[in-house]
Amino acid sequence: SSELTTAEADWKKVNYYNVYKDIADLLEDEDYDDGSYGPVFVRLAWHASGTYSKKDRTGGSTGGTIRFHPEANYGANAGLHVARERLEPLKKKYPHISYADLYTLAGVVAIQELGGPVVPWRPGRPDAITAAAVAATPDGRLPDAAQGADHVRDIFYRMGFNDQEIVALEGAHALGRCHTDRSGFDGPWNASPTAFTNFLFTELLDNTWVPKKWDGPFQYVDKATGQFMMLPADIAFKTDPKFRQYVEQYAKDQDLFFADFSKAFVKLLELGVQFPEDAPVYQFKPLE
Ligand code: DDH
Repeated sequence: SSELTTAEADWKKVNYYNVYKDIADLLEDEDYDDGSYGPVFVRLAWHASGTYSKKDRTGGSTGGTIRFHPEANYGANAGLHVARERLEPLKKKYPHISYADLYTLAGVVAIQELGGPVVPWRPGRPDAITAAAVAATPDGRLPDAAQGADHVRDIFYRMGFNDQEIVALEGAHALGRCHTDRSGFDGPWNASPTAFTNFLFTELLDNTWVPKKWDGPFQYVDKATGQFMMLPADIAFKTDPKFRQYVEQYAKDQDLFFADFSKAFVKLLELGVQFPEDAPVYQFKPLE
């Protein structure tokens, strides 16, 4: 109902080019992780959106519900308060932007500014302004890293993705790292975690992945150096023949990966969203 959501026309009052620039200015910080908030912004955009179920059309980025308890505190979302807090000053500066738009746009800015493809983006997602305004999206809708291909398919088919799109999306693991105090897993997937590349696929194929010897959750490290990691769910992309055919294509052809990733990421960020009819599609130019 209207009192529980932001005013419908508010999205028109925002200059999204300025928001893009201001998000880009928040990316770099030499004291944080590998020097960029980009990876955790991408993860926030994905977790805000990836709760969608096409069966009952619940979940997705609409409402900006990831900022409310209980969703904010689901295990899968551990650590994402870091991204939300980093973005909060922009909500103050641009009060008419919805959180749902801000969080998804932050993912787009991060991908583009870290060297990835242009990702067309539309504004106009309404926010729930209180937690009570929305039925909480149930826990367990995001993938469990300890599981394999069947589980990954269950999760992404529920959102309406096919195998090719799933593989393309997984390529986001070129970015960032696992944190023992968030997911329990440890380490980056490759040596350039602040650059958007097709390295998830090249690393998957080029390395021998062996179980990490430690007390933490079961995961893999590369046999040669032990510096890079794969989740059990990532390894499924190498062992499952249908997933693997796309892994091989994307490892060989970064342009193909970029084009397919962009399309799949747009779809992810728009799952279940009913945009205003007059909402334009922005194709922001990466900054110099
Ligand atoms: Fe992911 N991801 N993800 N992921 N993800 C983690 C980090 C990041 C899974 C598990 C984890 C996608 C798919 C999957 C990013 C983007 C995307 C971490 C570590 C786990 C665990 C969190 C931490 O400890 O900080 C699993 C399982 C899947 C799966 O598909 C089976 C997708 C589709 C995306 C996307 O963006 C399209 C990014 C970026 C990170 C790095 C975050 C950071 O802070 O760095």
